[in-house]
Amino acid sequence: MDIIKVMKNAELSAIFEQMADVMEILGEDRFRINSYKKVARVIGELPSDVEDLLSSGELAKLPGIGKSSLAKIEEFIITGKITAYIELLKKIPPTLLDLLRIPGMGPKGVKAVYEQLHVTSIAELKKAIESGSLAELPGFGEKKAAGIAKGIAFMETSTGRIRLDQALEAAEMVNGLLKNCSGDLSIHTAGSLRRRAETIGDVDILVASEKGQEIISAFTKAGFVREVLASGPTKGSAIIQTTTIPVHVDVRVVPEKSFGAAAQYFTGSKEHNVRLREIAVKQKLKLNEYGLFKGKRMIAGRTEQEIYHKLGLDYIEPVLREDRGEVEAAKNHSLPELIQFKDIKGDFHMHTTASDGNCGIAELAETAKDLGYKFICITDHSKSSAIAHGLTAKRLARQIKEIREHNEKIKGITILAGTEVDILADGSLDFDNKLLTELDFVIASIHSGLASPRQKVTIRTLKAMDNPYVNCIAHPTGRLIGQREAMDLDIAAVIEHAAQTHTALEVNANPMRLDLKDVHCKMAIDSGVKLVIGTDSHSTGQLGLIGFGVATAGRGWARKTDVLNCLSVTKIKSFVAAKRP
Ligand code: DGT
Ligand code: CA
Ligand code: CA
Ligand code: ZN
Repeated sequence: MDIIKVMKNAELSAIFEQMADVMEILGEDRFRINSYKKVARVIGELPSDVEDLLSSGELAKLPGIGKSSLAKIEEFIITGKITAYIELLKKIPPTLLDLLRIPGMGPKGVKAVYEQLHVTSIAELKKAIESGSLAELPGFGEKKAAGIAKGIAFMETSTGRIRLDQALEAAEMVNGLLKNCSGDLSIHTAGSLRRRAETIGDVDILVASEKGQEIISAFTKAGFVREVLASGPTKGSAIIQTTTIPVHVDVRVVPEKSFGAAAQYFTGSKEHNVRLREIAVKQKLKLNEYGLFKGKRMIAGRTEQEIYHKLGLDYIEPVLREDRGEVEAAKNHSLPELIQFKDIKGDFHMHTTASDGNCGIAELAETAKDLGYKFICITDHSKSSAIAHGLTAKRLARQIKEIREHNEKIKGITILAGTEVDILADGSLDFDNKLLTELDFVIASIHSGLASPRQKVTIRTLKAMDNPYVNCIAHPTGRLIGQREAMDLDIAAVIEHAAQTHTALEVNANPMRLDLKDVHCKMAIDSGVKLVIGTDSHSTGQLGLIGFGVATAGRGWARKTDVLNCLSVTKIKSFVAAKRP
């Protein structure tokens, strides 16, 4: 499955959005700005892959997509860049883009401070706030200036770590560039990104080549580079501009014969590496990023596999390399056989236009078939999620019928009728049991009162699990990475109760959530609780996010037997039946 392909819609939409913002800062024609905004919106809301729509000619027919936008989209799909976008960015100081990310600024505000106060960076804006000159600017005032100061503080206190999908976009940009500049290079993403950690500090990329200087200068001279932090014969560090945020990327060039050793070393984690080096020392060997050495003689280095084997260990998958018992398990040959994408037979969590999704049942089913799935489960919101246009009991009853009809027509995949029913404040559910009986699978989740005290959110969750029709709790802690803290949930109690009540827990695959997180997945599995991986898709493209869920479950040591997505429809039905009266 190709996560990158899936992500092109969002990436393109963000580029058009940013072009509109930059044009607004530059004071360009309002009509053109609006047309770019329109393109951004149309692409952002497309129900399927922009690349497919372009090749079928359907994209050209959409309202708002004119000849020149079409040409830009085509250029992006073919070359990975848009020349007009690069040219546009050259017209403003790159640090001005940071100002756009401050909550409460917007392109109008950026234009005002840039033109009238000559502010080009966050540091300069802070000075303008302190001196009071921002508050004096027409359209700002004390209150707005204070709000912007808060926005800056929020940005600065956030960890500086980025989301997996953002890191992956940066890695793809650099990998693509390096592949173009020199034919058949071996390129490896390393560091926390390769381990699929939940947030990423910086992106590490390794290249096997003898032409270090050439590769590093191609990297540091690339159009997307905003700032070069270091540049040497084998290593370059730079801040690159992705479609959403600036990202720190390290590129290292190593000789082919050390490629495995370097991949091992730079994949980390640091804690895992320390354990490995201890084992090497005990065997009177030396392990570093160049290889495994006995005296001066290199005994392994070309591949990671040979390094692990020469140390007397089974090969350890990158997602496990956190020093959480994997080294011992590799020694005893008791590592789990981790779940992989190919084991996934379906997806349990997705929304249609009936609630807040932007595609229909049939489109989701067809895309799922392309992914090789045997089933999907439609889980629109319930009525209490009013902003998400949640379904009333009557509308859900109608949707169940509709799903049964689609099942008659669409071959090769089973569409399960489900719901993402709200857990109300007292732990009861938004639908009564009579209606839930009609469904194939029920996921329940909390969407309100997340800041309530520990006792309250925990009891609310436990009570929902007591309902014999609830098969899974979705995004159990409710966190949004970098935006909203998890609920203060007693996770051990939730896991224990899930085991007792035969309720699965979701690993929400959206990179904003990854909820349950890796260590909680491991706790759940150790207690015999089954996991459900759900993409929580609101468009067909998002079905591709499943890879993040598989990786997070894998970081929790999940085997395919721990995850309901790997079961046949018949086995899923028995799982559900086992809890019902
Ligand atoms: P991040 O970037 O904070 O998300 O985490 P990593 O794991 O990508 O860390 P990073 O970028 O600082 O370094 C990449 C890898 O290089 C790291 O996972 C292990 C290795 N490494 C870095 N510094 C050390 C060190 O001092 N000792 C050892 N053994 N390995 C190190
Ligand atoms: Ca890193
Ligand atoms: Ca690094
Ligand atoms: Zn959902």
